[in-house]
Amino acid sequence: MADQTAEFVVVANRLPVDLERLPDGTSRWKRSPGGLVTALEPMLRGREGAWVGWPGLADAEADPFVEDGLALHPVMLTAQEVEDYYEGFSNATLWPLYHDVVAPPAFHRHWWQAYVRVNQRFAEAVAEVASPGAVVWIQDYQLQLLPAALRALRPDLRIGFFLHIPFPPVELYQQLPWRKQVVEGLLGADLVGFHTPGGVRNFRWLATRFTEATPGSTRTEIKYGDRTVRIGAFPISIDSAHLDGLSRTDEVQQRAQQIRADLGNPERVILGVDRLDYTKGIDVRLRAFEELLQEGTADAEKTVMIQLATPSRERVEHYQKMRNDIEQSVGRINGEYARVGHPVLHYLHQSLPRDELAAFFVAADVMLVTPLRDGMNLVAKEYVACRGDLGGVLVLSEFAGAAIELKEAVLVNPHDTDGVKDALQRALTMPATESRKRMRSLRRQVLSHDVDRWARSFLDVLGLDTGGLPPS
Ligand code: GDG
Repeated sequence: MADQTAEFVVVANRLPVDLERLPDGTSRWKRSPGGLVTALEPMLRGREGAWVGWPGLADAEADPFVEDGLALHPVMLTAQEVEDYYEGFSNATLWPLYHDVVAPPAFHRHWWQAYVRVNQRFAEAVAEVASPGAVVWIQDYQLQLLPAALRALRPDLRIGFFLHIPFPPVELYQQLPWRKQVVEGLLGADLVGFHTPGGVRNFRWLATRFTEATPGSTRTEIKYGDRTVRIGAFPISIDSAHLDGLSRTDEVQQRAQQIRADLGNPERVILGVDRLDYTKGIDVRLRAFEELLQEGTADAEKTVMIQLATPSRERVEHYQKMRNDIEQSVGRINGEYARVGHPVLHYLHQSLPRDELAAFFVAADVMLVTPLRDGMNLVAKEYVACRGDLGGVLVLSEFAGAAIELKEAVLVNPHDTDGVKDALQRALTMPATESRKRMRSLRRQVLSHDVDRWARSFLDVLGLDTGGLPPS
């Protein structure tokens, strides 16, 4: 079937499977299930769908293949392209630029050239895979030139694009030397989706400022040449029902109790869960916790914090520096406030299995989510989905897209250390009547707006018949 074309094609930088090199030089496939594939798989399998992406291994070769009814089409990258297109332009230029320049973006022409070349390669791969008139859904910032490149090859396709990270305001975006080309790339789509209305506004303003585009008849349309490009906010979510069910299993409940027992059954457990990324504000929450301990507002005998930090982008320079800074803070805080056998701060630089993660969510009294800027932040929604007992308090940055929907969280400005301290203290001492009420309302939102609903709402506007929206 991999030789046939598909009527629905998902394109992302990564395939939902990884190609791994074995010690003997051969390679094998390994599944890497993420939220996106879980949401899209039923729709892909149901209509002979295909997924186009890089399998995560440089300087390798791989043929298309079919797994469980889903055609997988690898796009291969050289080690140099991984360095320039992926680690360079995607993660050291666009990532910091789109996250409010919380770290300085680097602009290098050879990175840009690799980005253009790789986007063109993706366009050629998709053009071969898509059947006449097919629907193509492109994901995220690594592939912003793809909509226009693909349209040039295949004007018959219906093309959607979704950006998983914030779209920045013009004052920041205009730093990009290739700003016009990137916006023109996105305007190749029929529908461009963002997490928030703010992203939609920024894009509409930029498109009309840096290209020939003009405002459409409504705020969700842009006129570009003889076409109308639709734009809109589609806040992504999680597989809420699955996580809710998983968190209620005996295994996860018992494991959560075990985690608390291993911590010495403290009165309060504070949790942070993030990819180790400088946008996530891990330093912000460590500082707030440290100052509360310093002032004696939090008691090291009764309160324990856990920070789970999944390894990420370890070859990019900013990430190496940030990791050193965070690990130094962890050492300093424990040096000052721990007792032998009783660290006050537990730090794991590891990726944990999904059910183990759910157990940590169940075990935590306070979930601290303090990004300086975040497209959505799924961890905040996952915590809520895991709290069927209505326990726990979510402290959430106003700068996460999730703050728009999760209004009953304790919202904080991560740039305001005193504000984060107050919010943490408030969460640690919140009466159960208030915290349960808040959690009930948060759960209503998260359980009724899941990732399936997100995908359907986008694809319905794009014109793929998904069988209608589920009732909310
Ligand atoms: C980008 C945008 C947007 C984390 N540690 C472990 C683990 N995780 C999982 C979490 C969650 C996912 O990784 C992280 O998602 P986030 O949304 O929090 O953040 P990004 O990775 O930055 O994602 C973001 C998202 O795209 C979707 O559009 O929300 O704003 O930046 O699902 O649970 N999973 C496992 N072990 C870990 O140790 N199994």
